Amino acid sequence: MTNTFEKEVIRIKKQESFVHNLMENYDERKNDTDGISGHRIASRLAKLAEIGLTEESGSQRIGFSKEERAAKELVKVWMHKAGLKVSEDGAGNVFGRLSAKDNSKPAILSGSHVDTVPNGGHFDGALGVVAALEVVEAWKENEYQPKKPFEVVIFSDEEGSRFNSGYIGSKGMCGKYQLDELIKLHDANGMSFEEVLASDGLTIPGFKEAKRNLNDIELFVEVHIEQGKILENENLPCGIVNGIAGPVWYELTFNGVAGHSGSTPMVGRSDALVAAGKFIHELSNLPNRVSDTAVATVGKMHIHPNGINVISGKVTLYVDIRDTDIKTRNNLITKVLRLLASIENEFSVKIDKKELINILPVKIESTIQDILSESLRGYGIRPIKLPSGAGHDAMILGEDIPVAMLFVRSENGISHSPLERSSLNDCVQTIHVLKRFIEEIMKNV
Ligand code: HGY
Ligand code: MN
Ligand code: MN
Repeated sequence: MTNTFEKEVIRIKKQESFVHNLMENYDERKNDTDGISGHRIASRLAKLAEIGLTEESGSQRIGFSKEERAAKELVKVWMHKAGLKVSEDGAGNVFGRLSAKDNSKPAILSGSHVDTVPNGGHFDGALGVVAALEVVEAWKENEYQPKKPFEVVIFSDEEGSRFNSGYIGSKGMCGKYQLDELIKLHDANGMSFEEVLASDGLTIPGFKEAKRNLNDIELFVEVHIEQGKILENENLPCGIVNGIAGPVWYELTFNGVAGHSGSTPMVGRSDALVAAGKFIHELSNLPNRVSDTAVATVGKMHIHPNGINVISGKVTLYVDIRDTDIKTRNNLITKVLRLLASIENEFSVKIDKKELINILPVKIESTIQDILSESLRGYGIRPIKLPSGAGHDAMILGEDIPVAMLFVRSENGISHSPLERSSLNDCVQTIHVLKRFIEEIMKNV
């Protein structure tokens, strides 16, 4: 049994090894310039990674959990030390605002999220927050004051692991939600949306007040890991996102007839799990019939009553359908609904369908992509443009205000896993490009 001291030693050792691992091939001479510090970035990622560290050395900071809260409070300390004015809205979104030469101007925002999927990685979200803060640190060192206000932002519960939904913080800031729908949400422990907010010191009235006047924001830019293999195949450290796929999530309940596995003949069964299994398999063949960027996934399923010798009477599963184009995405949804109807007939089950989220795909304005291209070229990186299959808070804001995204190369394209990793060289080069991009946008009157 490890005592407290031993636990502390293990904790420090893990943190040191995370930093050591990132610093191992880091090119300090090339990349530690212009006030940007690779070691500070690595140390901050390590400190965040340590919050909610799982047995498999992944990150687990579910939305509105004490781990997400601890990560937010840690970033607030860094924000205060960097001289930012720190605030938090009723949705739990955290803002660190840097005073500008002209504070009457709409602000440039940059950041991401610090919540994670269960047993996720250490870069998804966290890197975007550390990157935005690193730009402030560099400006401080260079005594650069931006012409317009700049805000580092952490959005709450981006991943949606708490309520099978997602983007709750950014939706709260943009007012893009139906409160009566949110209030119906319950987490896996049966806690209501209101109770979960309260457990994090938040309230429904406060959540409603989080709606911000989006005219106060000129642009939001998010650095995020690619979570795919395009940059790795192109051998590039970072790239420009030209569009973000919009996700549609369904909760599907397959209602069959439970029965004894031994005494019930195979013929005439209404086995919810067999029906669900056929659906999951057939679903995986549908996306490439509509486009080469469409995807459809079942990653979560509950089997009831989940007994070895029981024919399953009910299966609840969650489908994630996406594409970067609304027409092909809707085409895929039509095919999925047709598949459900045929499964109902084939297996004599009744399938209840509930739409959980439906977020439109977002295109990034070409003028913004052009400025990002110049920022990349200026730092000696060949600019390429790539779509985001993953959803991001930029997708929520992007319906109403200009947004920009820079992707950082993901090793082996792995994400939402403890194996998720980006090299410090790639992270730091991207942050240099982010800084250049923001300084360019600051010049616009
Ligand atoms: O689901 C997503 O694409 C993101 O990781 N929230
Ligand atoms: Mn993310
Ligand atoms: Mn994610």
